[in-house]
Amino acid sequence: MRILIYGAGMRVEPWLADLRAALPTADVAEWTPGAAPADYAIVWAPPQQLIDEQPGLRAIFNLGAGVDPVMKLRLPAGLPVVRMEDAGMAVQMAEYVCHALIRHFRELDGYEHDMRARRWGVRKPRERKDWPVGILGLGVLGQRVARAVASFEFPVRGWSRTPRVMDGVECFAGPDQLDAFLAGTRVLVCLLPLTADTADILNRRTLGRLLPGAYLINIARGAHLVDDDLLALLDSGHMAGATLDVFRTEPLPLDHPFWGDARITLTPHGAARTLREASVTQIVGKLVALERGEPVAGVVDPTRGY
Ligand code: NDP
Ligand code: OXD
Repeated sequence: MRILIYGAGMRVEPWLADLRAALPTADVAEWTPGAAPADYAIVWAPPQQLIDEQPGLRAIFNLGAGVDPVMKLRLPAGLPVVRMEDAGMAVQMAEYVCHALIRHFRELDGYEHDMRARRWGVRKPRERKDWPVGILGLGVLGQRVARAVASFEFPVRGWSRTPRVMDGVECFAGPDQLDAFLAGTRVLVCLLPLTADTADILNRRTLGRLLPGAYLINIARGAHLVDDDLLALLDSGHMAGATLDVFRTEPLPLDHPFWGDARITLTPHGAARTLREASVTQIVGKLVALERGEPVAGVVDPTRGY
């Protein structure tokens, strides 16, 4: 069995070493143009050339939960694309969202500012009932985040494509229920995959439906957000702030207005890192199952795009 690995912007050597250790009888190599034919490819943001040069692939494993960089390529019909499911990312997302939420809700930036100015004074307590948290996307990561947020006793609601039932989470589904979901949300968390249906979903109309003083946490993809619409809603006072981990262009261009905007907290697409050990274990388990002809979870449905 021959396996190729390619990761845009990644150092592949440690991945090669771990995969070779886990699959000692396999021929595991880094993909470079003209590489010999392989059975499987393990990739992050591969070029079209890799797909075109490897017509014998039996499956592609995506080194991340979001498959948009693969699904935008021309793929042979029927080629399974297998995405990463959790593999240590869900708890990181839960940490990230709870941190951003609590930092804003408890006015911790304000306290930090006060303390630096040697100003002593507590602020009025806020009521959680006034801060319902809505999560766009109740998949592997969204559900973990919903549980974490609920443990801090915030009202939690979630929106998915197909109807879901989750203890302690008010669930909404489909385009028809999006407005009702938004109208009762103050802190909006985006954990959707990027597809034709979800691109630009965070825009003036949708964000404008949130409760006044809304706060956005986007940890999914930059192309979910219409940047100028967020800035306009911050300027109008309808939105109080945002924490953004993902951007239309990454790294965020140095002249982008998000830089230096005190209302926006930025992080460099690191809300949940792909962890090598857990990822290799998951990929190898699925690869061995596929070789045995067994079904595996996390295979992308090309009609849905995720
Ligand atoms: P899942 O596929 O498990 O979950 C996706 C969720 O989105 C599902 O609940 C799905 O609905 C819902 N959804 C998809 N399309 C629609 C739609 N058109 N309308 C309503 N709901 C929709 O994905 P994960 O939870 O594993 O990952 C989510 C995303 O997080 C990734 O795609 C990636 O973009 C991002 N991510 C970002 C990282 C970062 O560091 N910033 C790291 C890892 C992931 P249903 O339940 O009905 O299928
Ligand atoms: C992912 C990511 O999709 O890192 O896993 O963004």
